[in-house]
Amino acid sequence: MKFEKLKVDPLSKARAGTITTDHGTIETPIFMPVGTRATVKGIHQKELREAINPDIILGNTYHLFLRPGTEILKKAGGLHQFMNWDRNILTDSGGYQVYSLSANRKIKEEGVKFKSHIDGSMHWFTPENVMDIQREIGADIIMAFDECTPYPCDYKYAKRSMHMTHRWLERCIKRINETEPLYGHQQTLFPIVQGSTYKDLRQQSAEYIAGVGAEGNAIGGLSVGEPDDEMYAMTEVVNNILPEDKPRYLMGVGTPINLLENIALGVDMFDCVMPTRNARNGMLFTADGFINIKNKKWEDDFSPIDANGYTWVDTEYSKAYLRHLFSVKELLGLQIASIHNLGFYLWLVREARQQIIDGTFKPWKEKMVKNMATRL
Ligand code: PRF
Repeated sequence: MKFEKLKVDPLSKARAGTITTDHGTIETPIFMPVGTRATVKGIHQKELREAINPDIILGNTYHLFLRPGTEILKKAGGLHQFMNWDRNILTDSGGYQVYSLSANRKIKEEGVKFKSHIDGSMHWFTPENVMDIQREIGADIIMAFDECTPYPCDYKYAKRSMHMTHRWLERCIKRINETEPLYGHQQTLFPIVQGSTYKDLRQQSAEYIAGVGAEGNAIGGLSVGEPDDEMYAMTEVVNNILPEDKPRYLMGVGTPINLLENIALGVDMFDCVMPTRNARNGMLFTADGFINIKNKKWEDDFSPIDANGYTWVDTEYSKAYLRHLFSVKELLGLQIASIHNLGFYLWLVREARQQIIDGTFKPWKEKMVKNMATRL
């Protein structure tokens, strides 16, 4: 994997760059649509490629391990083949899903014992088997196995957990170095900074992670309920330490405003279920603010969903039509809203990139942050 920093904004820490892997080039900053279960919910791969056009999507080890399971994925020739996606894929390690989804989990030095949220069966995740599973899934970028602490989290627990995440990282690296990719393309391991909302722990963790010398680094444990200002403060502390010449990935973030603020702090990669999940609840993001399409006020509004037209659905359909689809619970409504929101998120990061290249990012960001906080 190769990262090239093309331009840094003169008034912030925002950067425009490219990441190149065996599955092509990713222009950064990037938002990665979430395809947890080998599908970006409600969107055909063809539509994803042609309308939304991301260079990379995300998959989840936890879900893919439970279903369809690694035997099927191996038989298929890996996740790219299985889901017919020939661009980049990143898989999260399960270090977050195991805590947020499964019941009865037991966290030990060895790993995490957890109960499947699907059938109640018991499983173990260890740094070693999570690396093996991610080899079998075959993503281009794979994540270290970590513990994502909740918010709030007492200092003692956060510190102990951070050190365990660091020890787990050593085991991940050892396993990756002992094994080979299965499908002929390289896989790059990103370590994850933890440390909850404690500045000294974040510093310690970022120094530790920077010392590992990985090709890219991630920031975990944020966007778990803390106020936005605390999130930004932690990103800033960590980004002052993580190497500038390697991509930085802020996991599970966030709102359009969170994306812009963190881009300004030097983050290059994001993922979040928000654009697709909120779409399914009728919440649409636009450059002028957000709307709840289920609201009666759109009943006879025949204007396009979004006159800015990030994707073809925005100008093809009216707000009144989309509202109708939601009120009668038609599947097409969920699809249109998902395509719109992802189209908007990808437009937002592409526009941010262009503004960085043009040297106009900071004032543009300030204006966008104001606009996007409006309820329409
Ligand atoms: N760790 C992992 N995945 C994650 C997170 C984390 O801390 C988060 C936190 N927002 C989202 N996804 N492995």
